[in-house]
Amino acid sequence: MAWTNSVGMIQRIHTIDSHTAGEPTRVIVDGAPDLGTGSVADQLVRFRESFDAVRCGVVREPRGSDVLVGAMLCKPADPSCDAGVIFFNNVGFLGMCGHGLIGVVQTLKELGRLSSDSCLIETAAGVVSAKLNDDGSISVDNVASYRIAKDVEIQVQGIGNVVGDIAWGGNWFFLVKTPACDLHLSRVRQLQDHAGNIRSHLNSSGFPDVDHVELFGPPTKAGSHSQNFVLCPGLEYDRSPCGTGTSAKLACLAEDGKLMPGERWVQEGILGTAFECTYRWMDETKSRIIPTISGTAFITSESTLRFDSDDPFREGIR
Ligand code: PYC
Repeated sequence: MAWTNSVGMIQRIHTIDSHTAGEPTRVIVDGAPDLGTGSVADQLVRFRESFDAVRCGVVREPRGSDVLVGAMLCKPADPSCDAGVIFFNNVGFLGMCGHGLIGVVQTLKELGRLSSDSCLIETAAGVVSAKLNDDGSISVDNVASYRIAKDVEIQVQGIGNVVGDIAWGGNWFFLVKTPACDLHLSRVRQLQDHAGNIRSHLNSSGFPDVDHVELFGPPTKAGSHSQNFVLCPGLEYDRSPCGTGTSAKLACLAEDGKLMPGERWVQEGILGTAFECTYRWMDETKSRIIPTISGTAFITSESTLRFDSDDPFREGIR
């Protein structure tokens, strides 16, 4: 369906919402604008240029919230793929999204659109594979992940000396090593401010593409290896341990020789929910890893969003 501005018109978009380890995903399953053909990366550019109002209307208030990650199903260019997906949020688009991919696969399963217990999905950051496990969890083999800078030191006003690594896990992350932070749900506002200050400083000092900041603390549960707090691009924080952030973490651990291929890593998020992970080297150069991230998603709603051309907030509250 085309997205029109005709007066007196109501357009409808059908969505399925889920959460993965607490972090919500809203999948557009019907009524989305036609983005034409080409790779998912090309379709994302068309989405951004011509239909940004749809992104805003679907995920922003009053139909959504700043926490929501949107996912639009689209045609994959790669013929081996079962589906294509474009991820977006309240401020823009995401190359890949780990918790979101788990939510998308759970949604495709619910819709009966998977022909077996494994599938290939084309994202703007590359093709990822997913597998439905017997216990209801879903494992995602993410895009190749790697670190580009180790022990980057910056002076942040109000914090002081901050040291961290910069790594790609499908999105760009600054993984803070020091100073240590007290990660507790009761402190999320302070953590958002703290991570936000770090990001602002990084962005203005030569790293404009780093839009996620990841803080770490000791695990709170037996069997976990670490807890994180992830600031997302739009100032909201990830309720899950963040699939792409955990992939970036695994890339750092692998390069430092602190985690071996096939060795299990359990990453807790700020809610205490966890992703179980392993990795393999992408090739013999051992410069990039393929992370496997496992988590569970639950469907929370099936809805028809209505966009009335007379509604002043048809395109969300900006
Ligand atoms: O799970 O990769 C992720 C993610 C990115 C932003 C929110 N969640």
